[in-house]
Amino acid sequence: MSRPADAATDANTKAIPEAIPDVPIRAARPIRLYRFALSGHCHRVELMLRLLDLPYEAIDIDLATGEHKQAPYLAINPFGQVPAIDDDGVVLTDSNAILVYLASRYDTRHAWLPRDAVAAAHVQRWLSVAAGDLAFGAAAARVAVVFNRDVDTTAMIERGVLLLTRLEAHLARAQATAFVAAATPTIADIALYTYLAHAPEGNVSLQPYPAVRAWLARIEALPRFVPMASTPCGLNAVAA
Ligand SMILES: N[C@@H](CCC(=O)N[C@@H](CS)C(=O)NCC(=O)O)C(=O)O
Repeated sequence: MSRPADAATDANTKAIPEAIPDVPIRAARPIRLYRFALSGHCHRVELMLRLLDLPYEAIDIDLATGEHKQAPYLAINPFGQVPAIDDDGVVLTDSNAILVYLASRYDTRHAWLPRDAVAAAHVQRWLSVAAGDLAFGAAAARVAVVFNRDVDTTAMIERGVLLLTRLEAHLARAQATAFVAAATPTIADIALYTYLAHAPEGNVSLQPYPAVRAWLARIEALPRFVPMASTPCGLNAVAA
């Protein structure tokens, strides 16, 4: 059925607001962060909250007693995983999704998550690496060691080494930027940082990767940087 001509004209000429209203640049009240202190997924969110200087309240979920699989927490995250946030009623799960939200909502410069199509794709590429090769490689090897799990970590360590070798080549190439996806830090750096910085706890050495170590140091030098507590295990136990 065709639309009457004047209705079509109305729809096409509807006034476009001159300016899109600004979202608040500050959280209305402290953002609730559901976390576990030794979780790198949680740390990347906490680090982002700090870097953006956002007020937050940490609520510890005890993975050791299975609190994350009980009804009150499952109502927040049906996947039974930390982290999650509650920002004035906006409940979000998945660390990388939370990074996207925090950057999109609170970084009015759009530096942490660029809006340019190519720049955004570069960031997403590394978010995918963080959720794939990093999570199932160096991060998984660390979890096995930190929590004393009886699993064979050989394939996890190999995957971690392969990722570090590729990241080293990426950061050391002639046209490399100071951060993985841009000249300034983005959420891609934050998504990758924690589990790579703590890779030695899972018996993945950082020694052969000077460009990676220099990049980790650049993140650690950012204003308001906060580290995750280190665990004296794996290669760190030898050094202790
Ligand atoms: N894709 C999720 C993964 C989160 C995740 O694996 N969290 C771990 C702690 S590091 C967890 O809650 N594990 C408990 C479980 O999976 O049962 C994210 O990025 O937030």
